[in-house]
Amino acid sequence: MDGRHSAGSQGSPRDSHFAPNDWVWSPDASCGYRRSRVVSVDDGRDSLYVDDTRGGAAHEVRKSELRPFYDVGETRTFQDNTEMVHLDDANILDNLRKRYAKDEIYTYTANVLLAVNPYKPLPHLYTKEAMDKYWGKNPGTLPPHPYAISDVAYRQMQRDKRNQALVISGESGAGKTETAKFTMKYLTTKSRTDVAQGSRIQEKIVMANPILESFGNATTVMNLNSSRFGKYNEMMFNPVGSLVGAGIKTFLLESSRVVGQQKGEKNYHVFYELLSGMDEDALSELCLERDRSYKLIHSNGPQPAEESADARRLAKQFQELKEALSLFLDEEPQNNIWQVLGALIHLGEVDFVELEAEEEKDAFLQPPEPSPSHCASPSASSAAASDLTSISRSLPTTQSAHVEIHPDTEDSLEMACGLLGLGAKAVRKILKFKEMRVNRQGRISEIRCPRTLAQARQTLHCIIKILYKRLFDKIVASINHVSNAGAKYQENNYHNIGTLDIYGFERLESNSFEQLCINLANERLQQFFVEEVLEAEQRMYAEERLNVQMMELPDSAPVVSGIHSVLKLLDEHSLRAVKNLVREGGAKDSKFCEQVYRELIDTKGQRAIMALKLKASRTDRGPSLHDGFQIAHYAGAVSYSTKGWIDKNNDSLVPEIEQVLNDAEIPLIQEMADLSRAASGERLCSVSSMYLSNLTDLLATLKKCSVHYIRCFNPNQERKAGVFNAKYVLDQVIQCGTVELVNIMHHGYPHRCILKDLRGRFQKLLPPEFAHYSDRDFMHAVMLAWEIDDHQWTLGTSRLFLKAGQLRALEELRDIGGQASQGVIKKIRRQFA
Ligand code: AD9
Ligand code: MG
Repeated sequence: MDGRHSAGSQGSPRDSHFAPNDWVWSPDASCGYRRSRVVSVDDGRDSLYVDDTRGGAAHEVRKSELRPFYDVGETRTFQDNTEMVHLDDANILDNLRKRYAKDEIYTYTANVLLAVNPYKPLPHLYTKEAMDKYWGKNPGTLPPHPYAISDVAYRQMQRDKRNQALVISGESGAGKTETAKFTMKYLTTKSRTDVAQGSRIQEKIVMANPILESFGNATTVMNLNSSRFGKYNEMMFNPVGSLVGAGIKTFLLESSRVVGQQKGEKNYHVFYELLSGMDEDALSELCLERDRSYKLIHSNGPQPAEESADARRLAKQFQELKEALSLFLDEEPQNNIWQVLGALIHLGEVDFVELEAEEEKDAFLQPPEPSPSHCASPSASSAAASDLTSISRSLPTTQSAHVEIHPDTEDSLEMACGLLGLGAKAVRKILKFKEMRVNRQGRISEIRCPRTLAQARQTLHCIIKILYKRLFDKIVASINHVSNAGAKYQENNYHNIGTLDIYGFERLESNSFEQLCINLANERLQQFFVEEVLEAEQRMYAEERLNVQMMELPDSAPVVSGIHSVLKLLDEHSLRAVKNLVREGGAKDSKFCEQVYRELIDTKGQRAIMALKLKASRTDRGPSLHDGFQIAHYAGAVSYSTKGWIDKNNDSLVPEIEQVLNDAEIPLIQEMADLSRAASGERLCSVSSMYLSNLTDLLATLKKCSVHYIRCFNPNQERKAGVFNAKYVLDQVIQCGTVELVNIMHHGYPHRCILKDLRGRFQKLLPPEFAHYSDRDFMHAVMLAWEIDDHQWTLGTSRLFLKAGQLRALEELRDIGGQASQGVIKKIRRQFA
């Protein structure tokens, strides 16, 4: 195990004693844990010998690595992991496996719902009748289900007058988005409708999903419908619990996908839907051909003609997308969307040629033509001219310094500009030249410098990415505008239920800036979980003066602050790169990484920094090679390569491109730019600083909510129904903190109820003569009168704490309406006398 987990935190059976012939779970590289039998015990070495069910030779295992095996048979399972006698990773895994085999994909761990992706439809779980069954029921009385969690959130919102949040986590393909949709469908279907809103608001909430999925989801190697952005969906309710509005916040759309995808992956669904589903006339207005292979979207997969079954599905999805969009946008802005997408496809076709003419460098290195935006005074121009020598020195000399649009792709550029309502001349200019500011003796002037081939392509990609990202944001803003129309947020007796569906922890073969951002979100959510759930649990035991063993909890703070320091350095370097007078090429990433080494890794003795490790020692790689580092996340160590980070972080438009876009004729482009300016407040905002501020807002929102957790698990990487890869699931169970939760619940009590409330509910369980007892004595007497095993409950100062299942037992007793025996009652009376 790498990362910050020690074996002890997985539920080590410190108090377990093993003897020869005992059945145990022993660790196994292929299936996580294997059922084995103890052959002999070597107390001296704190280890023992086991043989496993495969009949191999006995092998030595450390005691701390074994887990007790509790035989309940292959078919008996537990709805709640905390009901098991042994609460550790091996037994949780086995319970999940057995339940999965019976299509019981949901399991509780106290209040946390665990969900294992079935990879097949299980329609009986999500019928209208199923929704009715869960409505208003105590969650312990029905099988675990996202409906039950949603219902609890709804009841708590109304009872406590407090916002609620459902945090859904898990790795890619684990089922987060599907689960989020179930919870939203349940709440929109079951909650009352505000008369003024009619049923339209329900429809809008549900219909926003296919739009977001078309524009924000794509096929990846992990998931055919992978969400490439995080989202927090809020549903607003008025004081009587009627749904009145909704809002969506999105996080970090993966924009690099628009211009290139890894092997086996695709671009965003909407491109394929448009090409398959748009009618011929509309397509020709966009100058697109249905069966042509476009670079942007077919760079990596089969040609469109090869996917005819797929094409029908995509065409249908396009019609559904248009219907859904009609709820939020009029025809003209919708057409603008198709125009932008068409333009992006054409821009993707544009390429460049290099002019092999070193001597031409000087010819192209010239002050720009005076224009209103440059405001270059004659003196500034001459200062600029005298600076050309120094700039020239910084230009690459071994390669050509001048590019032209490839003649074969001129048409594509013209078509794109036509669709966007931009002047092709202006766009051509910014693709070919960079305008740079020169500071000479305090005077700033601008010069124009030819781009290299790589820079021209990068600029083109930058334009495509930004346009797509802004289009996505604009669509989300339109959805919000329409869905919020009826909600009066300012009224503080309105409350909401939010659903967070955010990308899970990622450790790919090659990890970059996006993975660091994604993993930071997970690190902070995990920190939130530890603080708000686990630490709060332990604090409550202390406050209630219960004698419960305290555990050492994982601490994300050093890693979180380490990542923040890395991003701060990245911002400094990114800003320098934007302002920089000279171009550094790829070296700027190395320079940034070098500083990370210098300031964050080389500094000894600080915990936050200790979390960063060198990917390779300097002596191995040579001191000048700085291309990555490693971070020990809660879910394991991840190596990051810093190549391209500065450009990724500066994923906002350079001013001259912004200027050109400002002149676009179609209103959508203007609106997109306005929206972006409003978000960044005119400043040049780095991607990471925007992301950090979104993340901080999200956590502040969550802090004001009662949070409910759903942890999704991916049973296998092949997306196959019925296949439970135990080792793979075990890693996820450990990563998400379920084992710590179970441990705390094991030492503690998952159900805690205020004594006063309980007394009201269970009044009938004792005869009237107990009426004068204090709440605490009354409930104590109830537990004694009904002879509830005293390992199953304990009394705090204001609460009764119960092990899993006991609250349900009490409810059943009350429902039966039984009375405790007279003999027992007499005994209790004596005890309290
Ligand atoms: V990602 O981080 O966005 O790449 P998710 O969101 O965790 O991922 P998603 O919900 O998209 O995964 O689920 C992946 C696929 O699993 C779905 O497209 C379904 O085919 C399948 N799935 C997930 N949950 C269920 C379910 N409860 N019932 C049936 C399911 N199929
Ligand atoms: Mg998803």
